[in-house]
Amino acid sequence: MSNDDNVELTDGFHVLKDTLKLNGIDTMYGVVGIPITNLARLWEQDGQKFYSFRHEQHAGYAASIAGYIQGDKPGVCLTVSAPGFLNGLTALAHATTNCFPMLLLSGSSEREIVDLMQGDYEEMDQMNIARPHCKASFRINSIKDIPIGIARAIRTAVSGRPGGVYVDLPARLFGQTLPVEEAQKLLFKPIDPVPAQIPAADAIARAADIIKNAKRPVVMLGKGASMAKADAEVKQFVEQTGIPFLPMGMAKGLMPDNHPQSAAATRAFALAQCDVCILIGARLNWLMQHGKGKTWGNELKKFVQIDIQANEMDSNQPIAGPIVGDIKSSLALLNEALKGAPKANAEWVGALKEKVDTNKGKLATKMAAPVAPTGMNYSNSLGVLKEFMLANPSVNLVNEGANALDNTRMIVDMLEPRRRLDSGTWGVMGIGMGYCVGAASVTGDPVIAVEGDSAFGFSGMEIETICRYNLPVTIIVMNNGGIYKGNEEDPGNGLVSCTRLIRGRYDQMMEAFGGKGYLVNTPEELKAALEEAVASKKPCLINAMIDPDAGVESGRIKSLNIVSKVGKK
Ligand code: OXT
Ligand code: ADP
Ligand code: MG
Repeated sequence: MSNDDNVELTDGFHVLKDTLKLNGIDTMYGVVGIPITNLARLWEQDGQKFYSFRHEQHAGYAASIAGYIQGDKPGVCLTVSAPGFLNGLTALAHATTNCFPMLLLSGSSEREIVDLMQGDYEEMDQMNIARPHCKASFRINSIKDIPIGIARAIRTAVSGRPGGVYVDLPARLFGQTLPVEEAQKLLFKPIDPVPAQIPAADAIARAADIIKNAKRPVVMLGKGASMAKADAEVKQFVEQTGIPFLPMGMAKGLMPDNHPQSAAATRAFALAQCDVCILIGARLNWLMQHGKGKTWGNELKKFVQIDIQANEMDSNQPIAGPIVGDIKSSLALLNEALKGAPKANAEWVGALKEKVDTNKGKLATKMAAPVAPTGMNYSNSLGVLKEFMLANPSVNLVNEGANALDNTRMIVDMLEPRRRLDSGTWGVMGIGMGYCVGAASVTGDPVIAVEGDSAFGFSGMEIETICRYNLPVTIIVMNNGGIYKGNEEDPGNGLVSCTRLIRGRYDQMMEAFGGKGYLVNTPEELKAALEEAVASKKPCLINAMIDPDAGVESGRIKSLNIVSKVGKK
């Protein structure tokens, strides 16, 4: 294309594509339609990857988990305007809540019509609606601002505490033109978008002092530490100090679960009895009972906390040793400061070890229990996966549900960092198939998804996406026919109980799209199916029939479930 003076022109589509590429973005997840179809086409024709989903929420979840696994580069989701944007917004809010770097790019309608509310096609003030749900919300109105707008979005998403960023792309932007030469001069890549953030020396000295004087210390590893890719520094800190460690769900594998210092199997005892807890990339939020109450032995512990976000300190409890900085730099300095310090108190380490061994023994007994005539339960089925993951540690494990989530977290050991991808900070259902696509596309490694049957339903249609791209994903549906349990009696109003689901043939759904389906009733059948499915490197779904009576209401977070006492004696 050229203008009347024969000057070669480019347009918004091309400048946006070139800017994203220059910034190292090679993959987008989304759903096409007006006005972004031709952007996605151009992207594909240029040799970049576009994973086209059935619903934007799942494309957004794929982008969010891609951001988590990459750490220094956001995952990118592309949607159409209004409804497509809103579908993607849930995932953007999820990324922000979980501190994952992600961009949501959405086409939008004409500003002058939207602003006067004159009823444009898919009219919505998207930029302002997105703003409370992400770190920043931008609109790019001029082709000349595309490089700077994208640079701002990327830097915001990945620097400091990572999170979601929204970028509004009015349809007209794509058609704007500029001489090629001028456009090329505008293109740039931000320098050092994830700068090291070095903590103050006195903060390190203060924390080191608390750690040296601790009698019963524990380390709590969170998914911020996994995302920070400070694997070597974390290992050195844990092994040099000899302090027992506990991982949050997605931090499992940052230190291998079979490491002798793992206290995961005695979480309750460790938290209640410790005197110092060192939080590394983990917040004292609901998942940690806000650092108070029975879980923490009803007393204020001394907390050392490493976090990049200054106001995370004292969010729930006073922090005695705050270290504000990035985890890699902070731990490098802390490791130096603790060189030569005595190892953690042997009596405390021994007490935890004893509890760990006892609890592991108890769990092993439950896992070895014979299968009842009514079907497998969570313990005797998931032992198969435990063995499989030990032998295949480079498989990604996606996990959601209630009992399906809690039991998998408890039973299945992880040996590598950033392999366990779960419901996260919101305890959300629906991340399943999006995470499978995101993890498979970023890592190139196989994915196993352990899904409650309810959880699977939130994103189940995306098995078509998984089959279309022929991804190495094996889904295990833990089919107990319900939310938590599948045996609740009907309420007597002519309808089925609100917790019940059809204990259906999910395996046949997979077959409908050309994948392989398995129906299994015993651990032996599960083992055979799992081995064949993952080895095939093709889309597979194992419908694991679980006793409808297995599981407990709300899983491990029963205490959060409000129960009416009215009318009860
Ligand atoms: O020390 P103690 O004695 O306490 O024991 C602990 C460990 O020491 C021990 N342990 C071990 N023992 C032996 N050996 C080993 N190796 C070992 N490892 C550990 O085991 C226990 C437990 O360990 P853990 O997990 O470390 O400790 P604990 O105390 O559980 O930790 C606390 C938490 C809070 C950190 C942890 O429990 C946690 O991470 N929980 C996450 C909970 C969560 O997020 N749940 C999901 C949400 S539930 C609900 O909201 C659901 N909904 C509603 C809904 C949602 N969520 N989203 C949307 C969009 N719409 C609606 C729905 C619809 S769940 C749900 C569907 C459910 O039905 P499904 O069919 O999908 O699933 P099923 O239940 O399977 O039917
Ligand atoms: P979990 O759910 O595993 O407990 P959270 O999501 O609650 O983890 O906490 C993660 C924390 O990690 C957040 O407070 C976030 O600010 C912090 N964080 C993320 N990346 C880094 C980093 N590179 N350095 C320091 N802190 C980080
Ligand atoms: Mg269920």
